[in-house]
Amino acid sequence: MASGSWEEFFAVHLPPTDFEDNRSLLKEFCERHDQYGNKIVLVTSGGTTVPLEHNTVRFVDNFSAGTRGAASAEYFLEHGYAVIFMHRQKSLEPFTRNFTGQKLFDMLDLQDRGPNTTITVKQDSVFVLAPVLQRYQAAHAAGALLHVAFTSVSEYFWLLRAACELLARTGPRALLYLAAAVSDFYVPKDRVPTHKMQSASGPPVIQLHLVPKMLAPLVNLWVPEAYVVSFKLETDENLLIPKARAALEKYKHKMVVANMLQTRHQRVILVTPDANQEIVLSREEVHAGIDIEGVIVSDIVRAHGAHMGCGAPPSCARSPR
Ligand code: 9Z3
Repeated sequence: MASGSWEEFFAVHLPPTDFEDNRSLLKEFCERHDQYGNKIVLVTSGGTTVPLEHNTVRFVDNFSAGTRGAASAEYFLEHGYAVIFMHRQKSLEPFTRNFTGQKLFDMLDLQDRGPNTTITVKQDSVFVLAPVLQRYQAAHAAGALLHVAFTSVSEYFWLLRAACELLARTGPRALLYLAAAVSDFYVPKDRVPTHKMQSASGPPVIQLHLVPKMLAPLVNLWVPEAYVVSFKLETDENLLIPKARAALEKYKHKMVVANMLQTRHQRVILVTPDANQEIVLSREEVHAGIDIEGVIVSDIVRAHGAHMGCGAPPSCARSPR
């Protein structure tokens, strides 16, 4: 089924209920950092859902946990960026991503003394927790990290457009790092039933439609001066570079980070008009817990610095946050 236009998509799909609240937060954040001439990065992270009912019980989802986006947000903060972390509700977040599941509880000791009970961090865990907690507290004290959350693909697009339009004023200091796994398919609003589908009605036939490509208006209209990095995910290696290069030629943005589902946390290729630059972590680096995002972000920060006409970021910012 052919995709409609992006204008049609926004005309048909109403903004999410918390849209104005999020828009105000984004506006305040962008204006505050613009005052100081800070660089601002929009990091999108996690997967979008495709609701199958308006009162949503079931939805189509994808694999993304938000590992890439959450880790990258931390590295952008280290490079002095103000970070808008636009993420799937309940996906991984910067800093806390390091202590998921039972990891945090395993670091704690409980001294049960009735009303004087205390909880302490185990001595051998202090060295693990303290540096992360320090960076978390520094980012929040500086007001350098804003979280906004989406769930469905239409919530994602509403937030994306709002963030881009507000970042237009940031000019070339804005960087877009579009790492979210956004569904290519959806069920248009008028084809989605209001209530939970009933098994008594027999097996449902669900036809997915193509989502309009938002990268075109994003690059040309919403945030034309920004340094835009998109991501391309494939499972067939033969398609990876040709499709990344085709996207770059079609949308004329600055870079595509190409990655394979199976190896995405050890290997990526930064595809720009002039080159393919492969980044690979060695087995030792993976075992040592090195994040590939640290390398990706350093390279992108350097390229963004050149785009701004300043060879040595992050000293481009005129004032500390
Ligand atoms: C990516 O390719 C990201 O690197 C991953 C990160 C989603 C693979 P995780 O969240 O995974 O760390 O588990 N993101 C973009 C994927 C995508 O949907 N790209 C579209 C495409 O390939 C175009 S924007 O067609």
